Amino acid sequence: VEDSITCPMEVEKGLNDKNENEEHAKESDSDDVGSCTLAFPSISTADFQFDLDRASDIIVDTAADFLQKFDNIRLVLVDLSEKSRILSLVKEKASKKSIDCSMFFTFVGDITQLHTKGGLRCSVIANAANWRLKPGGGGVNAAIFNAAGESLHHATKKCADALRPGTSVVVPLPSISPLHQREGVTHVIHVLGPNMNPMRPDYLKNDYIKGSKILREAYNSLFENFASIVQ
Ligand code: AR6
Repeated sequence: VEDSITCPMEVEKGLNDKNENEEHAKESDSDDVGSCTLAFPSISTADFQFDLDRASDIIVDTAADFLQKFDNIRLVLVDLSEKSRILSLVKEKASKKSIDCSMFFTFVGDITQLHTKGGLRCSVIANAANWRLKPGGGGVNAAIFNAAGESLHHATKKCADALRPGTSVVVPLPSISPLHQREGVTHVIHVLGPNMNPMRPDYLKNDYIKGSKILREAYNSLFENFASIVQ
């Protein structure tokens, strides 16, 4: 982005996440930017055990490439804890690349309660899904299916039966879903990332050449699907 700006204050002072959260929440309420905001978790880095350093490079690269193609779009990487290592890595690498921090930033919170608990409006959220697109399991998949209720399950079935690693699918969230009503989420994008956990399907046996390619494809697919919703 030609006119990209960094946020030197944040970098220098190392503002804590709470304050950063509040700043972004304010911006989000004053402008009606929620409708072009995607909140996404770090795909594959918890249950699927993908290396955090490699994942953070891929997140920052794919987000930067994507933001060069679009204006008026925001990408928000979310994780539950202030101590999240993936959030710190991404924050550090994004500031080194001088990515505009009003268009891409990290946020601490539960992705299913961003508006009500965090004051951040995001109409589209991503899910780190499993290949069958099944509710439950653990992590963010369980949280999103629980918060969205049965209607997400039905809506998902109408869109796809399964996902290949590196791909994603957009599911419009019915207005009866509590996640739609309470949080203003209109779409969930399920994403399947590469798996480095021997106990899960499509185990890549630490092949990071394949794994990194798949993670890149997963984020590109997620961002392109997001663009197709908001453009
Ligand atoms: N809000 C925000 N971020 C969250 C939340 C939440 N409620 N819950 C977890 N995270 P994971 P994966 C973060 O394990 O590695 C599932 O069982 C978490 O801290 O959910 O892609 C599926 O069914 C981490 O940074 O996804 C698959 O089988 C990120 O979300 C498998 O896990 C992703 O962690 C997918 O594994």
